Amino acid sequence: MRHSCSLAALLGAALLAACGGPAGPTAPAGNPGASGGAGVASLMKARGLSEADVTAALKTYVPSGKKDEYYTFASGGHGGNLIVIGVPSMRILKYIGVFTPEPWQGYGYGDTSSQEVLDGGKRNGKDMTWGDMHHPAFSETNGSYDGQFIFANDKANPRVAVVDLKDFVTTQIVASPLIQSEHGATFVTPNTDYVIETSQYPAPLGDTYADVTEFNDKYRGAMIFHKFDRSKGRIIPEESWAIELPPYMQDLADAGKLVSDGYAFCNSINTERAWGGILEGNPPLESGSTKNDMDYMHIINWKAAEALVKAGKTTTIAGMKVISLKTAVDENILAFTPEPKSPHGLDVTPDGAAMVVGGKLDTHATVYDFAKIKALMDAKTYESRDPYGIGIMKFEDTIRGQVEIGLGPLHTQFDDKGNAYTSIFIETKVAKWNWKELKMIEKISTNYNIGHLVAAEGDTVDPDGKYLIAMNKWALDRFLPVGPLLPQNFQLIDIGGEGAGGKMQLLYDMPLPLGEPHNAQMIKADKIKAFEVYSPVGIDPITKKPDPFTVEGGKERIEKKDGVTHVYMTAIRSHFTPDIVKVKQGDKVALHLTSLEQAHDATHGFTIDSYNLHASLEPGKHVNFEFVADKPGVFPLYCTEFCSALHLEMAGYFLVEPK
Ligand code: K7E
Ligand code: CUA
Repeated sequence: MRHSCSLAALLGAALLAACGGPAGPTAPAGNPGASGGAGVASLMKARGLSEADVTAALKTYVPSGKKDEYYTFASGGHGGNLIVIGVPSMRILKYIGVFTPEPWQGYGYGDTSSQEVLDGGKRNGKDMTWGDMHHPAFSETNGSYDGQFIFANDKANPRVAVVDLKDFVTTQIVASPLIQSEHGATFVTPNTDYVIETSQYPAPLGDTYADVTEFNDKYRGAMIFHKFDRSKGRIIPEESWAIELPPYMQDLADAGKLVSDGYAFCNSINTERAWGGILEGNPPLESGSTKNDMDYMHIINWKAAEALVKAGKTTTIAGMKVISLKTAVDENILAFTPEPKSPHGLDVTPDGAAMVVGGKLDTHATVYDFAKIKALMDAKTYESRDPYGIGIMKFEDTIRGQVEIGLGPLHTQFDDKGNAYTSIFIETKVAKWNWKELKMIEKISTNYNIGHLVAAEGDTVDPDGKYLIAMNKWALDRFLPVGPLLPQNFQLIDIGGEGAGGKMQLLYDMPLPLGEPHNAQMIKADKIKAFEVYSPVGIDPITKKPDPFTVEGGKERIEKKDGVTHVYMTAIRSHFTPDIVKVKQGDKVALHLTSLEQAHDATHGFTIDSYNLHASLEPGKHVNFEFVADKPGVFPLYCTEFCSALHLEMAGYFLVEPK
């Protein structure tokens, strides 16, 4: 009975009685806890649960009807979507179609608005039907999450997306032909003036050709500053610009904040400029790119760069204003400081005064001092220059110090008590250390091969602490076997200091079964103010405005105009009006469909069988389909959401008379 005795602290006074202790003044009359306590003890025994297990369960359990304290938005990796998760329950709340079509939401299944968004993400005129999403980033106001938007990147088919958190809908995808791959994206400046996207694998800028043997001269990287207009909720490509970078592999980036606002920082690897060529007798990229002891942190004075853009000191490549490498050097807006072997994560501390870098082949977290870097850059005190003339500071003069934290440090998050949490890939642990005192505190094992980690608001000017999620690449023995392709493993860790001895405690394992979800962001739930319904009826979710083709109840009709059959249709429990649509083979059809519902969660769906059309019709939503009735026949149309007792009867016919 010892277990249930200690557990009593968590379960409350009622349980004390179960251990024979005093019930205390707060014990309810009749003491129902007595049987509850014995029940918990026997449940623990029957299920083989330890006290730590039960503590973890109590910390994560969210009873039916109660809500989570945080949202986590995780990258859906190869799925190209976002996964919305409640914390601490780790319940999945939503998938958001971003770079790839999403059938449930009818995102990319025939309605013209969502298709237009996806079309923004075409590369070379080709549909990109997968993504390699890495880093979602919330919009910020003064360096804090404001709950309005989330951005995300696609490493493979370089694109950035804007998701509006009023309805969790992707409203824009921007694909710049300037670069051919990216990684240091998306990161926002403290007031979301810019969304940063940095190339990874160098290539000739602007989608042109040069042989790989011309790597040093013709291949380049770039950091793009996508201008974001908060009032429009859109990136404004005409006001976006970029800085040309040398052909190193730029890696993760972060924007400065508070004292370092106006600067951006970016890691690089492969400053050796290896480009592979194993059959050509070169070393493989992995060894060619790791010869040097140091790579370079890129320090970019983006406010000064922005002034250069405004002064017209740019060239235009693939429609984008670009500050050339030469201008960047001449104007001293770009400088380097060395970084330990194969740096990966770069994270600015909450006060903006330091940058933490983890070297994948190193054992340290290196803490750089922004004030020192700025002073050296302002005075142009460079120890040497790289082959492109970029000034390189003296490493020792730019750091506060290094902390030995373990083998293979990657990414760092922060809490509200001056602690940093760094993922240690090779050791497969999270290291907790104090970034002000440069002191190691403790480590916790993860299962297995941790990549990113996310703490509550852990990359803002005011982190919350409390929870951390380790995003592990391997799951091995954690879940039921599902063949050789295993899910990845999100592990929720209590960093609130309430575990035994104030230590981190592993709370929960959550399999993530649809891609390698690199990074996530965690936001306080009450910061997101989402619509309950679209109101008034007829809203286009992409513009958030009434659609010009909104159909009023009672004004449903079929009209032929300029060779197009316009069907003005409404949906309300439990019928579509009109429910019979007759056209001739080869007719162009424009189907305008408004949900007249205003009841919370009264969702319909719409399809015409075998035409590969699908829409989700949330209350008040409007969609437009445009298609050619090329296949003659009789096609049932019906509602695809079980919306009411007469859902199955919410149906009709689309009749295509043969020519
Ligand atoms: Cu470390 Cu793309 Cu952020 Cu993955 S990257 S882990
Ligand atoms: Cu409407 Cu089912």
